[in-house]
Amino acid sequence: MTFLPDGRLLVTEKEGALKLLNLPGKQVGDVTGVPRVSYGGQGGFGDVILHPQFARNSVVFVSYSEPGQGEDKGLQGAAVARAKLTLNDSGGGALEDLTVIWRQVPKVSGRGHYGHRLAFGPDGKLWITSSERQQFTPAQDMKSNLGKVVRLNDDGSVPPDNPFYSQGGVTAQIWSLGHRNLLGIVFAPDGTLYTHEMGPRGGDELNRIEKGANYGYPIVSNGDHYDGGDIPDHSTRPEFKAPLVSWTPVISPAGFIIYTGKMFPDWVGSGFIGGLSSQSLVRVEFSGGGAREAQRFDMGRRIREVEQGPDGALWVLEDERNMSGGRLLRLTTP
Ligand SMILES: [Ca+2]
Ligand SMILES: [Ca+2]
Repeated sequence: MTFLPDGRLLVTEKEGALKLLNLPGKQVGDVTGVPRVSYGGQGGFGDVILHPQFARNSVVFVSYSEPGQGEDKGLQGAAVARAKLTLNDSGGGALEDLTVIWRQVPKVSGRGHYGHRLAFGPDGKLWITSSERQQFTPAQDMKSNLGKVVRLNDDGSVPPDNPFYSQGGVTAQIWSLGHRNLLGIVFAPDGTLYTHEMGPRGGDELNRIEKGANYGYPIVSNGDHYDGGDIPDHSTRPEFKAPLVSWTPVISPAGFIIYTGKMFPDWVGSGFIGGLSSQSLVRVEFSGGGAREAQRFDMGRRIREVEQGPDGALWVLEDERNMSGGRLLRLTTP
């Protein structure tokens, strides 16, 4: 989900719908013109964000699981499309001039670990988390953009100051590598980039992302394989960037903001991360180049996404797998 400048909220639904919520009126409108998504497993509609100049150009970006065609028939991969959002007078709108500007390479079978969370940086570039599709080794393969953090211009072209730009192809898109399943990306007010990712059995990570760095998956992880196979811990291979925070047992992180609002002054600068299996909202404090979990709120439901509202309230989205379907919750001071 993402807030529009007018305080309305765009929310993607996994099966392929884009909703426009008028929060004071509790009205829900439809945005038409969304791409066809490959729904199933972890795949479907993903993120929605605004262009930094949205107020002038009405441009939005959406991510989703794209069905393969031709020789890729039966395969899936994440895709990111750019479109113009037009709003109508009846509480809805449409995506127009939808253009796919990025795709995971290669498309693979299976329906897990797409990632495809989006953010714009203070550099005006589009940042994409591209998870490893449960294929493990592509995270270290520079001919694939799976298991990477990707940096692009707002039209999908590649900025010349990317670390592997001179190698061309999808390699040029790569900012950092060795990632697993990333469902959160955020820039701190000072411009530092943080992501989190789900570890395998144990070893969820919060990482500070540095240009050209290798975060080690699947060579190292503080977790281990689900089949019981050992993965050496980060401490054994210092050449790979180690996480700032490592969670075992896992929290299953999803959604990520750094709080800047007025409603909770004690939490300005804290990170807030939703928890799926942990059914929680986790608050993280950053200091001295490190980070630590400072607080965990038991939500009793799988939390998929976190945003800060215009008045500083915290908004969280529950997961579709909750018994009664997902709810949107507003968290405020008493
Ligand atoms: Ca969001
Ligand atoms: Ca391990």
